[in-house]
Amino acid sequence: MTTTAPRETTATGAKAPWVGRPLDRVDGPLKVAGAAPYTTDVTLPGMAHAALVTATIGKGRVMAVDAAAALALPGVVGVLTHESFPRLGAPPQVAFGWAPPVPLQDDRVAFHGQPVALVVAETPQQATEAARLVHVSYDAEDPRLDAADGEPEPLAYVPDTVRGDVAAGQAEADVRLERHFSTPENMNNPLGLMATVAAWHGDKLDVHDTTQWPTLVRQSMAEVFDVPLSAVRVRVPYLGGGFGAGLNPWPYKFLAVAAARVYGRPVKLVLTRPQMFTQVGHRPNTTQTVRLAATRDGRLTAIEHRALTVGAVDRPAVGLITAATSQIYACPNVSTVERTVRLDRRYPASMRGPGEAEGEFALEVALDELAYELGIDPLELRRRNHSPVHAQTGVPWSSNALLEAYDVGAERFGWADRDPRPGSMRDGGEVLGWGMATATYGGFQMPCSARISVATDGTASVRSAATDIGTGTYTVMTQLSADLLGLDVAQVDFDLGDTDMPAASQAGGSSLAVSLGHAIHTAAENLLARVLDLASADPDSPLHGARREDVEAVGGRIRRSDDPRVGESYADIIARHGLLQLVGEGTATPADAARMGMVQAGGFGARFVEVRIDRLIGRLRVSRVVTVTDAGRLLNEKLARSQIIGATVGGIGMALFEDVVTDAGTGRVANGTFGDYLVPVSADVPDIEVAFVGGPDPFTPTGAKGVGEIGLVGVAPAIVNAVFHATGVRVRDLPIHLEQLLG
Ligand code: MCN
Ligand code: MOS
Repeated sequence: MTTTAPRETTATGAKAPWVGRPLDRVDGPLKVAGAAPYTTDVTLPGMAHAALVTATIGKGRVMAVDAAAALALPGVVGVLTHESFPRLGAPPQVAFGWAPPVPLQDDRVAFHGQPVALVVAETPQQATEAARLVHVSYDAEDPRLDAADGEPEPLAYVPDTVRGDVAAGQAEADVRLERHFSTPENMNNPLGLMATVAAWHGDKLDVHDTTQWPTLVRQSMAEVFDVPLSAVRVRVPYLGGGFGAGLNPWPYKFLAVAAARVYGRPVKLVLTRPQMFTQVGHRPNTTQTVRLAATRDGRLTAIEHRALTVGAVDRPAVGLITAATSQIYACPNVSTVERTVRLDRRYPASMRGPGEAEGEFALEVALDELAYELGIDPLELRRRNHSPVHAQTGVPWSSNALLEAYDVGAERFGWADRDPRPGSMRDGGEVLGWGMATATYGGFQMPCSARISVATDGTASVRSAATDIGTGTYTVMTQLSADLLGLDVAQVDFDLGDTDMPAASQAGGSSLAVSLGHAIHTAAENLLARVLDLASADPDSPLHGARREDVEAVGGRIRRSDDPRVGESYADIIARHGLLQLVGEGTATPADAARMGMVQAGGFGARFVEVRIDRLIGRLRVSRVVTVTDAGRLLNEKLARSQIIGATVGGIGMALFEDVVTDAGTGRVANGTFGDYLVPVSADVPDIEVAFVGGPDPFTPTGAKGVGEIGLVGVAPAIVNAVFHATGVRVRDLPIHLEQLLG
């Protein structure tokens, strides 16, 4: 990615001037010109097009596939069924990237919408038409679709937590409440349709794929098709969003790659919008029970949180619904229990803020209810129960500016002017509601690598097989590299999205900025060490004898920190030593939390929402949002803000609209289009006031924490709490329906 002329310039050449600045996206001009190549834009010579035939029963077996009519159509290259499809290996199972089984290996139908055949034709239109003509006969069984039909089982990676004595905590309380909540299935629905374009060159495989994690797709292809890793290249320079739908090696990817091998030509498979509801995961539905107990003065004496999520037979739900409950509030007695059922349904997966979004909905609404029971201001209730440390372990967070988030949010929102009585605040024909909620999201760092090379002219190329899913990776990593190397952003060419580059972790779990930032930091340190080795040992160098701690990289030069006049440029060092370039590689792994004596912190935040409701017609408008987040050191204020705004819109969708409707009896998605599955449009979204608090987090060298998902967390409960304040109606099942608001 070549940067355009920077808007801001480094007038002084002062250290670290780029990180934090609201630099425009370096890929912006390419994107607005329509010149950024997305996977769906890839066209290869001789390429054929594939279309899925999907199961129209909820469970059972494929008895026969009659492809005669399809094969008779002009342009049809072939039809693959479970009988003709190659037998393939199993994909690797890695945390957050769990893969469902490879498709078309047998006659089993595990859910409505599962691929049962693949049509390949010369054009996408021919493939689509032919797919319609493939007749599949089934031996159908009744699918189990309701949570009550399943056997609850624990999630291996979401342990139950217990601390203290919950029964005793309940007994000593002045006030107790038990509330039941549910959240529906939500669909990630990035605008960019997911697609795979595959080409085999002998035993070498070239894949263009919409993924948030090319390194995992590469590994999956190698294992499934039994070829060495080095034979597989996966590219994804641009991605039209993901929201978690691009984290996993979904079955359709293997279909395209296998078809390319079978027919000996490149094959492109683009999912349709309805298939985006069935092939790439979703936020699974939950039912939750929260029991709270507190003293009259609002000290929590017991918290119990039970959650049940709905997964698929071949892929359990991701869970983590209860993960935050034991960590946030300083309550001595806590129990969390999380179970999942595996039903004959579509694969669940992560969707922005997975777990926290649903779990903190229940917890934060229950806390609002407790605040009303106690007659204590909801914000004050949270302050009184604030835990300055990780409440379950007692270990300090690497950073936590939650109290500051409360203060800043309350101040900006004008919370002090709130009359707590439901229905008490009116404006003309509308009733106003003010609600708030806490938000937290876990901190993650994954192993990640990057390579930097500085050329003879002193400019740098920085590479990593990471992705920019709309987040701003291109831009922030350009800024960070410029600072670490002492260059202007215009002298840094950062590129990503190609597994020929150093292996990278996923754009997922809001971890990429932290992980890749650390990798680039390590690569830059290694490069500077190499430069110092050369210069320090060279009697002709002004840096002769200097050690790393004596020097800094500023203005394209390595110079002595105590005397900026003494130093030399990268170009001079390269030239004098007869080199072609200077190279630094770096692989960064997370710091050892135990050794550091801290818990790696994720984001913390406070959400304040105003709703306006016309109770005559049940119309609800979110009219104001103040959203305050601690995301550590911000790499780019404008992009971080944009992350929070986008996530807030997701939270509004979760509260007001989003609900995948599954046909009882068949498991069919009944509203799998943008006409039927509602998401917020511009008119549903007010101006959103975004503020950041906190400072650099010591857990990672860049000081950054994740910001991609935390913005969604807490929005839905704040809206629900505002609705109660406006109407006295307590919504515990999402989404909110307008009939509930009539009155
Ligand atoms: N950033 C920053 N300062 C920080 C941390 C991040 O300025 N301290 C900015 C950077 O621009 C960075 C972005 O925020 O590129 C996101 O960084 P991070 O929080 O590390 O998240 P990831 O790069 O891992 O991206 C994934 C994350 C997730 S998990 C989902 S889901 C999600 C999200 O980001 N999906 C998105 N944000 C999205 N934004 C868009 N436009 N589209 C999606 O699909
Ligand atoms: Mo985000 S749901 O972890 O891709």
